[in-house]
Amino acid sequence: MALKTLGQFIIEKQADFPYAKGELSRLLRDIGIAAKVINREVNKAGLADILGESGEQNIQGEVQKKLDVYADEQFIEALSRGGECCYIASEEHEDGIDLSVNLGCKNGKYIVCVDPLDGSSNIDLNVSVGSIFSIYRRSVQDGSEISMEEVLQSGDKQVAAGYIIYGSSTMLVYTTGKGVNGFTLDPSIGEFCLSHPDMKIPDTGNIYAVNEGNYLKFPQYIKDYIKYCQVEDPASNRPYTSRYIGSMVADLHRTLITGGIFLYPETSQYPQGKLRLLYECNPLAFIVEQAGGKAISGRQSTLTIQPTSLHQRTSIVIGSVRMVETVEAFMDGFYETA
Ligand code: P6P
Repeated sequence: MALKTLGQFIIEKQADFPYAKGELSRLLRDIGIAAKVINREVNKAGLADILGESGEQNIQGEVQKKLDVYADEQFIEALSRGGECCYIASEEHEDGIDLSVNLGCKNGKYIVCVDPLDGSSNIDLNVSVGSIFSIYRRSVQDGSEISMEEVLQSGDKQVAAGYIIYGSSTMLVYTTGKGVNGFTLDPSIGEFCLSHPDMKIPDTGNIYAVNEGNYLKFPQYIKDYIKYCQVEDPASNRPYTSRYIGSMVADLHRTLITGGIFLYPETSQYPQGKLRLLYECNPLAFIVEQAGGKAISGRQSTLTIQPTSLHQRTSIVIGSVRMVETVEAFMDGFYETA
C-alpha cells in the first residue's frame, strides 16, 4: 500500500463533505500535531524529569502526573494556534476553556472535548496510555459568545472523534462519521501513515474486559453476565478470555481490532458509572459504532445521552454488537442466572 499520510488522507476525504471549507481538516491536523509532540514526551517519560507527580490535583481529585499537565497544554496550544476551535472541555480543567476570546479563534466553528492523557496512572508502569478527543460544531456560527448548551451536545451530534494510543507503536484512530481509519506514526519521517483503512470491529469475540475487583458492587445482571463469560460452552467459544489493562484507550483499541466487550457498569461506589461521558465514552462509542459495534449506558445508547455537565460520568458496555446484545438480554432477564 502506497504511503499515505494523515494530512493527505484528511484532504482526500474532505471531498466527502461538499460544504467543507477545510476547517475540520485543519482542526484534525492540529490534533495530529499535538499528538506527535505528546508522543515524544510520553516515549521518554522514564528519562525526563516530567515523570512523577506535579503535586497539583485535577478536578477529579486525582494527583496530576506531570505528563497529564503537559499533554493538556499541548492540546490547548495546538488548538489555540489553529484557530478552528473556539472552546475546549478538558478532563484537566473544571471549567471549559473559551478560546473565542483569542482573536484568532473568535470565529472558530468547533468545540473539542479532550481527555489529554487517559490512563495516566499507568504512565510509571510503562503501560499504554492514550489521548481521546471529540469534536462538535457550534450550533450558531455568528462568533457570539459560546453557550453551555452548544457545548453539552449528545454524542450522536459529534462531527468527529478519535484517540491516540501511545503503545508499542503510536497510532491515531479517528472517524468523521464515514467509517474509521487508523494511522501509525512513522518516527523516521514524523508522520502518521494510513495503516488500518476502514476498520471494522468483528460482530462477536471471546474477550471480555471488566475490573472484576468490583464484582460484588455490580448489579446482578452484570454478575450473571460475567459468570456466563466463564461457563464452558464450546459452541459459543466460552469460556471467554479476560483481559483488563485499566487504560480505556488500550482496552478499546484491542476490542476494536480483535472483537470483544468492555464493561464499566454502574457500581455502588459509582452509581452513575465511573467513566466520563464527554471525553471518554462518547468519542469511543462514536468510533466503535462507526466500525459496526455497539455502545450502551444502561438501556440507552450512549450516544443519545443528553449531557448536563462537562464532567458527568456514565456506565458503559461497548464492543462487538452481538456481545453487547447478550448483555442487554441479561439486563432484560432473558437468561437464567448462569
Ligand atoms: P478502574 C483510567 O483512569 C480510566 O479512566 C480508564 O482509562 C480506565 O478504563 C478506567 O479508568 C480504569 O478504572 O476503576 O478499573 O481502575
